[in-house]
Amino acid sequence: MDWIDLRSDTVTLPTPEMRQAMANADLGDDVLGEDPTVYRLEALMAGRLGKQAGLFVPSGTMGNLIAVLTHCGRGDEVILGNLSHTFLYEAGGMAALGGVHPYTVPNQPDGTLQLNDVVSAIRPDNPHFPISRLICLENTHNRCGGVPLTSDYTRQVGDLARQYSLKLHLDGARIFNAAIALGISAAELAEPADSVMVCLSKALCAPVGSVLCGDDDFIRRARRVRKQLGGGMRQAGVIAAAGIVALEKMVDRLIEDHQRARSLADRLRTIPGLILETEKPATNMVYLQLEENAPVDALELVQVCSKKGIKLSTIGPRRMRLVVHYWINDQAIDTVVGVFKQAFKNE
Ligand code: TLP
Repeated sequence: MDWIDLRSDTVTLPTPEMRQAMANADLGDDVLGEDPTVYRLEALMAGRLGKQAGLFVPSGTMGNLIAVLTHCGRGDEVILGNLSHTFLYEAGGMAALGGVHPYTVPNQPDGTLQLNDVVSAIRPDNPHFPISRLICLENTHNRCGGVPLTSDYTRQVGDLARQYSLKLHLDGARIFNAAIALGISAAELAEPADSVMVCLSKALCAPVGSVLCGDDDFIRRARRVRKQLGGGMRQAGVIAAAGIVALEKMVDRLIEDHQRARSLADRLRTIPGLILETEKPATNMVYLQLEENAPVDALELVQVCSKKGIKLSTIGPRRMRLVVHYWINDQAIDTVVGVFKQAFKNE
């Protein structure tokens, strides 16, 4: 069965062009700095983000962790959103492996942190407290509906960070979705940040990998942390090759995913019993809730859909996230809407 998989854009398989590029990639030992394909990907990504250098890493989680461990030492503190991926879904890596203390402030529905909340979280110089060192933002913001943070907002946080001698890290797992949605360059969004992590293996369809970018000195130090974490990969050009295709060929088409997500949301909104969390999804995620008196709950809906070849995941008993990506076409959207209507006895 050809599954319609809406659980995440992490499920995307590489395109035929990526598989070809992987087969033909020039390779070398990247821990010795000799893989030309990895080198090219790192330089390309750094260029797209307006940073001096890049570091190819196995995952977004490792990229964020390397950033935190490069900016912070034991007993330092990171200020980040209570709904951020790094706080919720990265297994507490900063605390477990770095002795770094997370200080969460509430994410607003638009994915931002209020500036006064961030200022209140910055610790005075006093031996009772950890040392505030880093602020983290996430763009697009996954748990806040895939919303993009604007460059204006990011700049304000960057200014604040500098005012207090803190660093700013951007979890830009989906920064290209944000850039496309806002109609600006990823470099503009990344400019105020000292470091940015970007995923190739989400909506851009590469099978593996992320790139962490920053200035030369930051990346030199981050390379050592990557080695400490076991993330030095040898002939990694074989996967970096797919990342190059992802960067060169898959960014501009993200607008199609955003349009399909919007059309999916518009059509699901008409089904009684379903509540869309955002009026118009800005990128590729549709968050929805099932009313108390709906004929199915989220788990039952997963089961009904699974029998019809649709994979969904739940966030809670009545909450779901549907993610649109390259392998979801218009016909798949029609199928999903039809199956939802049946499940909700709407036809
Ligand atoms: N997000 C995954 C799950 O872990 C929730 C998903 O399906 O969306 N930052 C952000 C904003 C992310 O959404 C993710 C993955 C990561 C970092 C981590 O990337 P990986 O999975 O490569 O470690």
